[in-house]
Amino acid sequence: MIDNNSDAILQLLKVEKDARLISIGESVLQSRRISEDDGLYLFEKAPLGYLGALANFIREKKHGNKTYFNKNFHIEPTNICLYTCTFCSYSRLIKKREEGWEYTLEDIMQIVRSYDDKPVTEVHIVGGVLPQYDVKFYTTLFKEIKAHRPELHIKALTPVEYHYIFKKEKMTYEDGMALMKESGLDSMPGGGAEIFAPEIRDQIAGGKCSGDQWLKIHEIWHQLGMKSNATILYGHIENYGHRIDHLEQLRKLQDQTGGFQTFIPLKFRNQDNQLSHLPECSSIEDMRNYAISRIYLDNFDHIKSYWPMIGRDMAQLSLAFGVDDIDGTIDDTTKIYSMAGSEEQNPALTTEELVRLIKSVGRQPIERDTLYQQIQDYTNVTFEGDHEYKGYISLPVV
Ligand code: V47
Ligand code: SF4
Repeated sequence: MIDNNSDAILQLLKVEKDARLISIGESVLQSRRISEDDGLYLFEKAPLGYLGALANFIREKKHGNKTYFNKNFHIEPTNICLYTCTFCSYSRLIKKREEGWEYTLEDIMQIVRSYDDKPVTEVHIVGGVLPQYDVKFYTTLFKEIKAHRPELHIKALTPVEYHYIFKKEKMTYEDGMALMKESGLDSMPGGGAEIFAPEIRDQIAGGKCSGDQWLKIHEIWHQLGMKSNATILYGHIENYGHRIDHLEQLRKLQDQTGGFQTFIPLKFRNQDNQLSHLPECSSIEDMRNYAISRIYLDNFDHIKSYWPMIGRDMAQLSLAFGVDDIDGTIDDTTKIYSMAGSEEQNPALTTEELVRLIKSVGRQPIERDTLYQQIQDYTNVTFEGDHEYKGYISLPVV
């Protein structure tokens, strides 16, 4: 394990010989918040090892070696969308409707029922935006899911869908979100955030809700006492200033509401979309981005790497760069990433595989529910044919 002693870490950081990096490091080690300028300086100047040491310090202070995962499944009601986000490989324009899918309420309930005998705790529902998926559709769906399986946590839709359906209904965000809560919505996933800065958002987000509207809907949801996640889509046409601005806006809102649970950096993937000409950023940049997110968002409890997108190896590596959660899923049905060129074309991991993946990098696997309540600690659970994990090295059991 990496030593969590701040003096030792400070000595390590001094290898850098950059006075500003040393001073930022001291702030972090003394739990002082860093400024936007400091954040930008980290993006521009900080080497990977420096960022890893600091981010891991925070991660271990908050969670020790605990690494969270959950058992969930995804439902994507449609991949046809009115919007035209340039990074999206998943949606089919309305004029190519025949190439996509449009599930009815009954189709979706059939998927929900197909998990009846599986130990999942969450259903994650998100997809394209189409007129038939309106307030009535979603409130009926949430109620039907709750009637069928009351303990299944519904994490569904983003401000992109909510803004659209409330506007169509001439309903305020306040009334709309209160109605969703009443209908059974338990939490909101972090999607649709992309990059808040209008000069970038206007170029990539295809006319969907603005950054301010995204933040407002989360704020209202938090004021109802509810939780949500946040994301950033990075590595396309934005610059480091835009990334820090995005983190700053989230940190500010979190100071006010405390309603965000986890931050999920999403790496732009370039297959089959209008931004395919852009190169994808390197794995080193991904790790730097996780680490800076961990350092900057001092008021977020969790940083998640989404393994179906970055692959299992990189998800393991991210656990040394501030990440404490690798999502989960025993039988993933999401297509958002496989269609965009992610590492995992058919992302599904059994609990055993997920547990081994975490243990083999010296961490402690904890199954959680959506609200981060512990369901099971797998540290001392062994599976047939298991290897014995000694720190970072896995040895065959003799
Ligand atoms: O908002 C779309 C992203 C998001 C691409 O809250 C792309 O637990 C990379 O938000 N390359 C939706 N990313 C997924 C999402 C999410 C995923 C896992 C867990 C949670 C959570 C939330 O996917 C979209 C967009 O930012 N996305 N296309 C692409 N080509
Ligand atoms: Fe539609 Fe979402 Fe794709 Fe944008 S990212 S085109 S809103 S499905």
